[in-house]
Amino acid sequence: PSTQTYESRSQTHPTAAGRKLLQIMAQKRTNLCLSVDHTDPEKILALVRQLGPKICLLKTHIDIIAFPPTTAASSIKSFTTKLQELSREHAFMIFEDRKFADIGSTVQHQYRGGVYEIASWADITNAHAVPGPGIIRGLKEVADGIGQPRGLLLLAEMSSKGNLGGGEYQQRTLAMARDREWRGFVMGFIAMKEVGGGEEGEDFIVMTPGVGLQVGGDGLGQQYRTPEEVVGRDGCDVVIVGRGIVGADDPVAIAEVYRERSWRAYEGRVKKGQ
Ligand code: UP6
Repeated sequence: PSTQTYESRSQTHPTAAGRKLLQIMAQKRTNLCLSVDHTDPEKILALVRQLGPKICLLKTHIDIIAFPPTTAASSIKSFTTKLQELSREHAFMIFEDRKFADIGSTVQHQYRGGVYEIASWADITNAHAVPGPGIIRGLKEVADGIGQPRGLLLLAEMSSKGNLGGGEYQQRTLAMARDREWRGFVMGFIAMKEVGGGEEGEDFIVMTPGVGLQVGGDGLGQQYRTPEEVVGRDGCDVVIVGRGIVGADDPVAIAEVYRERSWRAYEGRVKKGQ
């Protein structure tokens, strides 16, 4: 898949969420996902209004946001409704980076219910493969009841130093993802390089955090690589950037640098395959 264009993959991707995402990427010429890691809901909405045109995907951590406590439930709902409105206005999708990691029955409640009702507003979410296939089956049952395209990413490897992913863990995660039972639901991976699985009818979208304009780290294990390394050399599809943009003095200007460099790296990669 890595040498095919996003446009051609958007026609054939086995998941509805994947087709929609790849189409947005091709149309807006962006493979940038903003990880809007801020705890103030108003600040998040202001950033999303500014950066919406540059991104294909907005990544949230809904459980780090400090909602006004007295009206928490209604302020969460109004926040996620606003995010959905912005996603339609600017044509990006929403990815709640929940990293589910429990048995199927528990993750069903976490995905559907609680105060966040993630399944109702997030197009995409993710899960660890540690619990085994029941976690995917549980999440899929909830997704099937939503009536909107919903996609799942499995974490095959993490960006942080010393993480236990990659290698054999990644191979076993790939094997779990390939089960035909969830071909229309598991759309790809969080991983640091292409994962494989390009058999007939398969096409896993690889999304990669730990991206900076220079190689580096954050002192808490995060490791940064450049868009050229991640997309051009290692065959990843979507570049996920948090503090590199959110913490910048001029987020719009910096987001454009990330978008440009990530898009060029993709174009170079596709050209190499021709
Ligand atoms: N994230 C990683 N590494 C992973 C998986 N997820 O960094 O392996 C998430 C973090 C954060 C974002 O939870 O939201 O991606 C990266 O943020 P940063 O660009 O500010 O480092």
